Amino acid sequence: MSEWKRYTITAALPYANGPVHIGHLAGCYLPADIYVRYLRARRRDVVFICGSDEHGVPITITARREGVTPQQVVDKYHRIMGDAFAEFGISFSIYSRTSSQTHKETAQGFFKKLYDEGKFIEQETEQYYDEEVKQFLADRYIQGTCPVCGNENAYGDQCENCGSSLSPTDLIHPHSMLSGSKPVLKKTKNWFLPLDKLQPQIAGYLEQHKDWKINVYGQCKSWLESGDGLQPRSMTRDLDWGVPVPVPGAEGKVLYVWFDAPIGYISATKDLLPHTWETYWKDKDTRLIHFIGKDNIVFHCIIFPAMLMDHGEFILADNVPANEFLNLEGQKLSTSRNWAVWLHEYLEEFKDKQDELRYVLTSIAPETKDSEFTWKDYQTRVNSELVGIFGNLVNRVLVLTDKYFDNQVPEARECGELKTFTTDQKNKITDALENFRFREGLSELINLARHGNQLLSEKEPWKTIKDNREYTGATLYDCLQIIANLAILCEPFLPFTSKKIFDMLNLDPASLSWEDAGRQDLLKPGHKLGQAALLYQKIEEEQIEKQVEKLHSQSPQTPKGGLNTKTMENKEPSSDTAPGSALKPLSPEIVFDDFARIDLRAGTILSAEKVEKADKLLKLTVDLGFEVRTIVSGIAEHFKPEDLIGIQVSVVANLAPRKLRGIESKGMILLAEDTVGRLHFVSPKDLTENGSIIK
Ligand code: B3M
Ligand code: ZN
Repeated sequence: MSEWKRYTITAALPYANGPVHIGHLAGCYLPADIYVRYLRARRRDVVFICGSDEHGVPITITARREGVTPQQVVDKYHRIMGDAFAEFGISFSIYSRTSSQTHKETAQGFFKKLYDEGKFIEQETEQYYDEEVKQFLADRYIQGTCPVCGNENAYGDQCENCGSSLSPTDLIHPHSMLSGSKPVLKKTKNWFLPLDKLQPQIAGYLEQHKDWKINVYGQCKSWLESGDGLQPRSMTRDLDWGVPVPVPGAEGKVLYVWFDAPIGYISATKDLLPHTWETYWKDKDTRLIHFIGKDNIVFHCIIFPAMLMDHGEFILADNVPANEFLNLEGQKLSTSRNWAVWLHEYLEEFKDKQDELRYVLTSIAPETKDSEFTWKDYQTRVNSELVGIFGNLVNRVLVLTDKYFDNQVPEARECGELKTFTTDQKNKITDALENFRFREGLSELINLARHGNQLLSEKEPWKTIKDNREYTGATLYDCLQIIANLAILCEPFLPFTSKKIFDMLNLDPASLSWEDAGRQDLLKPGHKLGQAALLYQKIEEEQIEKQVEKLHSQSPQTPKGGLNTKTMENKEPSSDTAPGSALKPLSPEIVFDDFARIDLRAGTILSAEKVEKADKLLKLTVDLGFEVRTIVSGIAEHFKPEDLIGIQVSVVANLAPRKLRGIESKGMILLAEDTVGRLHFVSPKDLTENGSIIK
């Protein structure tokens, strides 16, 4: 198949500033894990490297927002993220972190070597500086209007709306994220990697990899070919959080996070294999593959390779199978808006259903274009494919074998046709995995299970048992072999399922490898099977509804958890606002623009009624002057509907509509919650015209 002696597989180091959600899993960690598990099943020598990215502005911004130190942020999230990956079976060889000592030394050593060899350009440039907080404003500390698309919230390094990569000085109307003030330009010295000089080498490298995914190759090409091509890029920052720049005259400066983070792959490998790590990074027979999301392409395909070329001792990535983005219920996933399905929360509702999520996320993986997760689709796929096809086959065959053959594998019949079919499926799955087409591989896996079900329906062992025991036994023998093959072939995708099947078949997973798949004698006649158990359970309508509601109610379009001002969506008092608790601390500061986006209006409640089968919800009609709206609100336990008629309230009027219990709700009503948990309307003191602006 291939000449590679060993594999170094990396998955992007996630910033340790928030928990892991389904977008992370689908975009990067799941495909990487599937690929690595497949390589291991082929008994290849592979290290699977990941860890937390603990430096950079994303961390310091989170620390400011949460009112804690950057170290506290990374300590908290490093653990949460590591646990979530482990729970979902993401089988890293190591989950390291970039605040480790090994990393500091490795990153500094790398920088120092380039510095000593004169590879950097040392240059004074004018950078934005916030005079109020006396700090240079790197990357995401600065926001302004994107010169390309006009998005008013573009960052100093990138516009998330149009994807353009920017410099802070490109922004129109820049303002500091720290104080909101207009920054001034101030001179400072930094060290630049002359990417312009390296352009021919990078172009040559790309030319050798025309086989990369079109989205990846295309993005790199446009970087090289747009404008004047590659430009020198600063590898240091004026910041106080990160790896200190290890050269004279660099006090108060740290390595640029995109310089140190990819080196994190190397330092993690050192921690994993202190004596042999070099073969995984320096031997040309090692195949290096980076799994990432599309926003990281330029760093892994251009900047990191440029650093490695300049250094001279390292191999370069042979492939970078980057995925596009996953959306959720019609919107972009967003940590800040809490529009996400968090892994740790998923497990609270769907205990032991890791493979169900792995399955759905792999079948909709954004491999070639953005894709979409909806709870309805999750339910359909689990119920019709996992329960209806895969689980159904395994269950029926094991139950019938127990019933008719005392739970022992019956005698075989010669069946070349089935062997050919199974081998074909194995080859299709193998080919798909080799080429990073995980969706296709999974669908061929299900086709194999589907074939087993067809065999059962055609041969009807429950009928033939009456007068042809031998024939019945042969049918079940064939189906059992399919199941054993499924146990091997599903392992990369559905490791928990695979283990369960091996247990049910009373087989040792370690005794079989990928090469054994296709065989029709994985289970010998007379072999005693284990205990049958259901592989999957149906997902009920209510479970899905609950998730959709939760998603909408947790996504605050207004400041979340403020000074006990609750909105209609907060249906249940959370533990930290429980009756009897003291006033909550003030939320982190926002800039005026954050507030100005909320359109608050006065409105009068015209009618109120209970929502059927929902204890907490009231359906209100509210007169906003310019229109009468329906607003569904979670206050049924606090107010009697008849008491609400005629009350004037404050309404968040420009909130995107959403459905609660099938009713479209357009807007939210502001409430104050006191320390004993009572709710009070936040109303204009004197009756005012409906529709009046509240500011
Ligand atoms: N932490 C970006 C991200 O989390 C960055 C990846 C580093 S990979 C070396 O999206
Ligand atoms: Zn833009």
